[in-house]
Amino acid sequence: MTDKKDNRESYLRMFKQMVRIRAFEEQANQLYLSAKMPGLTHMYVGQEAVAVGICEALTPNDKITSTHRGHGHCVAKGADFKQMFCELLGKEEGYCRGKGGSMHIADQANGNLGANAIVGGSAGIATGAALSAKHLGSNEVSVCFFGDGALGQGILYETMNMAALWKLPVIYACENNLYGEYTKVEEMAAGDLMARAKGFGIDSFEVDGQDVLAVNSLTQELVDRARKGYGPFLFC
Ligand SMILES: Cc1ncc(C[n+]2csc(CCOP(=O)(O)OP(=O)(O)O)c2C)c(N)n1
Ligand SMILES: [Mg+2]
Repeated sequence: MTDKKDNRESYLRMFKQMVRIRAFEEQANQLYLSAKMPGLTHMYVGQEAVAVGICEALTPNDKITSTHRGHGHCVAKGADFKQMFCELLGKEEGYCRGKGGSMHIADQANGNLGANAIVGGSAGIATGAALSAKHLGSNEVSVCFFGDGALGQGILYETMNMAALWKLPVIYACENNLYGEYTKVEEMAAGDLMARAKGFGIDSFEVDGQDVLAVNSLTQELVDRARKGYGPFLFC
């Protein structure tokens, strides 16, 4: 009985968060198209189920690192719309006092260590956060969001190697939307994507990023295992 009620609340929260991300992005796009927003922005529309399914399985203390397409991760981890919009518009009230903009929003209070304009750049930060959690015994997990475009970046493999050797509580979450800018994934990433993690002895899983419940239940399972010291993991 309690379980069913808890599930209903969780399903409703995930639905609301996905709708909130879509609403945020539609407004952000309007600001961008009407040239009110300085700089560039990348929409998270269509990927909502990934950020929401993952963040629903995390506590506020668990950490995430994000990408150049980071508004969805930020909202899913609990950020406040007003501070986000202020950041996009370069206002002092923004998360980074308006100095970062769309691709540099960080929300430390909710465990979001920041968006990152460097493709693959956040792998080092997420792995470092997991190393810190392990040393401090905080029981926190970190999730590294990255796109398929980062599959050719060296830092991903350097950090996976360390994470596997030191059994760090980090989950590498590849948001494979089949393109890195205008290039198809098969034209930029050789071989089997999952085999990359297997080479380091890291368990890897494939999940449908359009299915919020599937993403959530896989993340819950991996977070639980990572907290018990069985990390790292990768999913695509
Ligand atoms: C190290 C680095 N190289 C190149 C770029 C330019 N760049 C910005 S976004 C992007 C494509 C990223 O593709 P992907 O990781 O699949 O993310 P998506 O845009 O598909 O969400 C590239 C190459 C960059 N920001 N950083
Ligand atoms: Mg991509």
